[in-house]
Amino acid sequence: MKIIYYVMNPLDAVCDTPRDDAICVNNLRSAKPIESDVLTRDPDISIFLPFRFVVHKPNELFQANTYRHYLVAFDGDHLTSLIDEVSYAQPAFPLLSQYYDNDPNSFCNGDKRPADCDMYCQCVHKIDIPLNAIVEIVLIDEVQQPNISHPFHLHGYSFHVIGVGRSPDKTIQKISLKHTLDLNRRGLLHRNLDAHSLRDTVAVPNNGYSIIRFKADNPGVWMFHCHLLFHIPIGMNLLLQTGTPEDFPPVPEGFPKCGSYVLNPLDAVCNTKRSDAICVSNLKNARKINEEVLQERPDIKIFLPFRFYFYQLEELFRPNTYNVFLVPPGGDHLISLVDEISYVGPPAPLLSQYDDVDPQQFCNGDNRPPNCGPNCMCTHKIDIPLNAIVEIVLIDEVQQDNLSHPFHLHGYAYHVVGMGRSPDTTIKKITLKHALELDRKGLLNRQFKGPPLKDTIAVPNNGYVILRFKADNPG
Ligand SMILES: [Cu+2]
Repeated sequence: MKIIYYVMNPLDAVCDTPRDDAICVNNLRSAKPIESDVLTRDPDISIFLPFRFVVHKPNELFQANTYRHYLVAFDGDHLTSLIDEVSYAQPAFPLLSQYYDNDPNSFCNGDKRPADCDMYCQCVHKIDIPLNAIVEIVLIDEVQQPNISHPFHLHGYSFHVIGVGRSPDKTIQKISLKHTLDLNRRGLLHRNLDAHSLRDTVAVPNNGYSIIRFKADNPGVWMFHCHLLFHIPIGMNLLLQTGTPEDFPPVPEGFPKCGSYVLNPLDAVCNTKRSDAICVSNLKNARKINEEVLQERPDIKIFLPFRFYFYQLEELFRPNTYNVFLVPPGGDHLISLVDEISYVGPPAPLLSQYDDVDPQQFCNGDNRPPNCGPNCMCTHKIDIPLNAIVEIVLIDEVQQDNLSHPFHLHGYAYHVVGMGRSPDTTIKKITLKHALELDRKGLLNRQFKGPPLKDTIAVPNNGYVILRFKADNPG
């Protein structure tokens, strides 16, 4: 036996002639006999997959309400990746267990590119293959970065590498899909159908191609991706679906379900089941809930509207006044009122020196000091009997677009039992009065089927949230 040292997959990618310095993976032999007809007849399906990078101008990436994936290369370029002109996005629901929960329009591929897709064409790249088809895939490197050979890895199968190389046409500086199709038509794409070793990863030589073959006898949805890990989040992946969901292995009974949802959608439509979003009020508590908290009539019900008060400049900056206010980007001067009161800290700590505080210092919406102006400031305090079941309805009278005030409670976790906007679409702005009326008519959306426990809740702008807790923590 002769032992010779070879370079494996030489950088020049000359793989169609015997040589004594190097060997390409497509010339290795399989130790085992190849049983199927995968190499003895023409493939049923032939898929050409060019892949490349797109270099983005930063202003294409950083647009309002977009969250694009990209990588910053050493030279400072902002890159995403396309395979057959599509950048991969994850499906919204797992394909093996919840195939039909996915919107069929979310799937795409090079032959079925979404109509409005721009340079950053992101969708669930999926190619369907009939069960037991013989599949040939030609990968074409349109990235053409010297010394980078993208290693493509296929899940679910081992494949035969039957061709690796560059264009035999020396006048061609850069390989492309069009040129590769032309080579193939003229019989110039080199294939070697002798018994090949089985692989699950193949490096595509830069500015070249690799050809693989396999028999699609493993039903399912299989990832095919470049294994340079930083090319995965920028989209250098696709899915090969073998067979139909009916061919897939059955989903075990009681298998958990999941999906991609917007949490607390800006439209605050929380009282209907929807497939794009979920509101906190519709989450389910994993633990058993003390049903007492969810009784129909709570012991105490507190409606708390909150809004801003806008100062006129002449109201501020008077001698011997020290008003607290905020100047937002628009230049207004604001304070906030909860139930018409702007909170001030008590002069002494309430847990250790309660009796040092003048009782007149305390106030709330039902006990507003007389002559309290529009910027009524006092120590806003609501008293609750120990162990009472408390319901709080927070009402956003601020109504600033895209601003949902996140209310946080100390001392308790509470159940979020309701959330939304007025069902009366003639009402442009929600108010305390309107919320009370909705409640009286039973139109404030509440759900008592295992509402989740939270300590912070975003009140949708121009909407409301409803909380429940048992006041069993004195303080
Ligand atoms: Cu890559």
